[in-house]
Amino acid sequence: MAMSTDSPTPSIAVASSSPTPSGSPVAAPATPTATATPAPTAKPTAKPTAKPTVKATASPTPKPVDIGIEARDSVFSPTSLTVPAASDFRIKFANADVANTHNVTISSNAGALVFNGKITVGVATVTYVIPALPAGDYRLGCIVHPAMTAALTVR
Ligand SMILES: [Cu+2]
Repeated sequence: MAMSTDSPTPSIAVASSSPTPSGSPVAAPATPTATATPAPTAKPTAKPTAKPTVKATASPTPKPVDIGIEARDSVFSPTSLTVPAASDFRIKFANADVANTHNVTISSNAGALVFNGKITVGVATVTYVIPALPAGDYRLGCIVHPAMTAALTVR
């Protein structure tokens, strides 16, 4: 009997598949050496110092105060007026008497005449501008009719 010895033995081909790179190694590009950038040291502290103080300038000159008074039937109306001290003021005087002449005077309580306004004839209106007066009590009057009076308070 002949023994067949041709049982095929599988040959395992081991494929070494580690590809080896071919070619010369490429020179790596020269990396520039980073130069040290100077780090800023102390930050400038810019603190505002003192705030500018707003200085108040000269106060504007006050407008003259306007008051009004009327003469009717030889009687002043109103009979009491008040103006601020140290301020020019204006009196708008209305003469309502057709046949009478009136004006406005200002006297101190002691009787000293400090203002004597223009006399109006008949129905008319006039505005008197009176310079500032010291504080005090004054009397308004009519130069034509001493009986016409009113009180003026300056304060
Ligand atoms: Cu009068």
